[in-house]
Amino acid sequence: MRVCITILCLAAVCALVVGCESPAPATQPAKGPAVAAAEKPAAPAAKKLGPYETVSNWLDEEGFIADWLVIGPFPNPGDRPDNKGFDTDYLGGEADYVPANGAEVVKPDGTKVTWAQYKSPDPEINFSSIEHLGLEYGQEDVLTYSACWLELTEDADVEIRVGSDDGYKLWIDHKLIGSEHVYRAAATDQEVYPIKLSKGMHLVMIKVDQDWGEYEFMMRVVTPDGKTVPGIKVWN
Ligand SMILES: [Ca+2]
Ligand SMILES: [Ca+2]
Repeated sequence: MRVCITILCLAAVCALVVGCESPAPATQPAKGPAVAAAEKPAAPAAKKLGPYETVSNWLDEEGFIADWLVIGPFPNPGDRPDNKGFDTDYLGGEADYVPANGAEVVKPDGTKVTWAQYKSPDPEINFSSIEHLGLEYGQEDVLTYSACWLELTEDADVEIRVGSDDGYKLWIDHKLIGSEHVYRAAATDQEVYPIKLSKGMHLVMIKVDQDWGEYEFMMRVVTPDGKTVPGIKVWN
């Protein structure tokens, strides 16, 4: 009888342990490689923000992303054509990084900056308008990261279209798909990246650098003929 009770108890414990192994929490919209995730400090209990609609601009161009998590400023010393921040990894592994609202990053000078949400009133994301960055208009030699998740209701061929001032690196689902170390004024659709996105969540992260003058970017996600992707939502 005692043996039976012991076995029953063991079975109950096993059931509890198995039962506790639930899937990834719903607050984790995208997942990096397991190793990278384990090395990251636990993100604050960030509530997933969204869903948000993409927006149109005054020319009826569709699909601009206006809701972003943004962090910075980081240093971008030097002058065109070789500001040094562009190839400096300030996230301890840019490609593997998983941003979170409220998560902190320590800068090289030991001070901290925090990921925080910004809702742009315009398709352009003008960094000098983002209060938590604390940038002056025209501030020189700085750099920021911006991120969001795109949720698709079904598999789709889309185009990620980017305009930037100045240059940028772009990662989709931890893969570098664009790197433009340029100095220019931003315009709509300066680069177009055709990409197949599956149903579900996809992490978008862009690092935009600044030498001087205006400092902004715009990004839209559209069908190959430039229309809104049906059912697409933005999360932070
Ligand atoms: Ca400079
Ligand atoms: Ca500039």
